[in-house]
Amino acid sequence: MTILLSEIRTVATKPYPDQRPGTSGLRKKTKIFQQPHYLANFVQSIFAALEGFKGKTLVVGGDGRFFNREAIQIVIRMAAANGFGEILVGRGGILSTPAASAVIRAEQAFGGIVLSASHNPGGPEADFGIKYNISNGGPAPEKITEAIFAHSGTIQSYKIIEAPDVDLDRLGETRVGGAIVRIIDPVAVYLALMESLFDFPAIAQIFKDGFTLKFDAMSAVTGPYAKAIFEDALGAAKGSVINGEPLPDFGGHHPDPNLVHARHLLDLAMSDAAPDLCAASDGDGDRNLIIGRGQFVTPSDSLAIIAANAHLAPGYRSGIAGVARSMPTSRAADRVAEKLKIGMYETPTGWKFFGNLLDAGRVTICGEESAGAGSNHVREKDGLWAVLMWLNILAARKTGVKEIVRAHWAEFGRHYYSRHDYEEVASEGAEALIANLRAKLPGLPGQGFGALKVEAADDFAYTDPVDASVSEKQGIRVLFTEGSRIVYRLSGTGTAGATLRVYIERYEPDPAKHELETQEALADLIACAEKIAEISRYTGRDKPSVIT
Ligand code: G16
Repeated sequence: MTILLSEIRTVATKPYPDQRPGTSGLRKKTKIFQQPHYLANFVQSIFAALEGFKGKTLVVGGDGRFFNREAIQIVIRMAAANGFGEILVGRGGILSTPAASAVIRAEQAFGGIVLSASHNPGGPEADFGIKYNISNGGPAPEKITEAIFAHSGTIQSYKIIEAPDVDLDRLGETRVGGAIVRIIDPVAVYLALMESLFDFPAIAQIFKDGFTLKFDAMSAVTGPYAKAIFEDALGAAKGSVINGEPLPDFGGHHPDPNLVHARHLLDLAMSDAAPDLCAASDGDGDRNLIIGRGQFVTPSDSLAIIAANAHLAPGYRSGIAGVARSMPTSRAADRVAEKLKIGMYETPTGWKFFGNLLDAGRVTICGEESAGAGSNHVREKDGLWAVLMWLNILAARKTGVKEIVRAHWAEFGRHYYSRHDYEEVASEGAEALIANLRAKLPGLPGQGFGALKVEAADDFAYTDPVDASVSEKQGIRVLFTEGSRIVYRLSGTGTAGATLRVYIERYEPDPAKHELETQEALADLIACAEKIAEISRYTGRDKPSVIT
């Protein structure tokens, strides 16, 4: 074992006022994180919010973006100075978010720190982020994130060990102060977990029989995982994984697997050269994109289809206990839960809200409209898990994505669904828009907009059924008498200005009306969304910047 000579130092610092974690940890421009003591202040504030970790294990990893390695060295030295006994770090500083969750659980660690700004671009001019995960492997609940923020507002000093950098690229152990730093294979634990959940021999067989896959790792963290799983373990043709090397700037791309930033996959899937399945994951590996030959699957539909078919995978053979979705996610999964006679939970946006439900065994499968799906195998959403689940379903049902989606709509009805994002608008305007909507809420029920009539309107509040904690102001809902819905909320993950998200949904039970183009099917609701919220007046934009 290498022993690095070291000494604990207490460094004086001053609070930064902007360290309140958002939907998923603290996300800011990289330059903000590079300010003197900025990252160290936040890390010390995390430790201040925790109790009883002396001598325990901390898992550390990130998505490989610019500043990842430097940040990991700081976290290692501070964790050792603050009394952690063991620090597990993915080789090269790499751990996808779901893999970090899997390692925390497998190693029974006290918690973990994940360095990532998820699907946001990386680089000196782009974004960076950090979040803390608790011992169940999931994102810290609001009670902890608020305590972190409270400490960050009064911090006067932090503890760090003065020691040379740990070699992140060599598996093995190094002593730093009183802690052992163990560099681990970032893929091994995760791969073993996936093998325990899915029918690898059946999936390998469809690849042998000529099934074709194109998986875009978007030059982000999933490359090494995807190659090990799809190409090495399952026998997909070499080259099935593209952009498979994690790069600090993601090759200059926006590692968000949606129809804007992964447009090339949609084009491929709609072309004559379409493989059987096109898929992608994001910066830190927790999101997914699923497109079959000629068929994009919306994340909300994907959740519903996974819930209806999960029993085909060995890890879920005995059925699922319940399903949870974030409030803005379409209600397609609700129909499946109803049919299966299992629990259905509607939570605020943010994977952290699923943790209690999963821990309590109330739900097995969770998902969000923001390209997230996952299960009780970890406490994060999991991009590669979703792709494997689809592969397992395809292998078991011996049919194509398109056929599965159409059959699902025919059985349950179709939820036309779209999200319109107005990115990086002025915060004042966005906040005024929401304030105006809140003020309008009591007067909306009964109002008509063309053929649409408002049945109810509210500001979503959630009481956690497990610990009774209450989260208010989680999004404005406008429900129409014929079952359609518009939801408005401000994103909690942006790093510049504000992002208004408008979620639009219409339920269509009639299979004869399932072939409309989504924006067309929603046109009257889209116009109504503008009328109710006066989006162009408040944002200065006459159209969304991203439509998913
Ligand atoms: C994070 C959260 C998700 C959330 C998404 C979008 O995902 O973990 O739960 O749905 O952000 O949140 P918002 O609408 O507030 O921007 P990720 O993939 O960015 O970690």
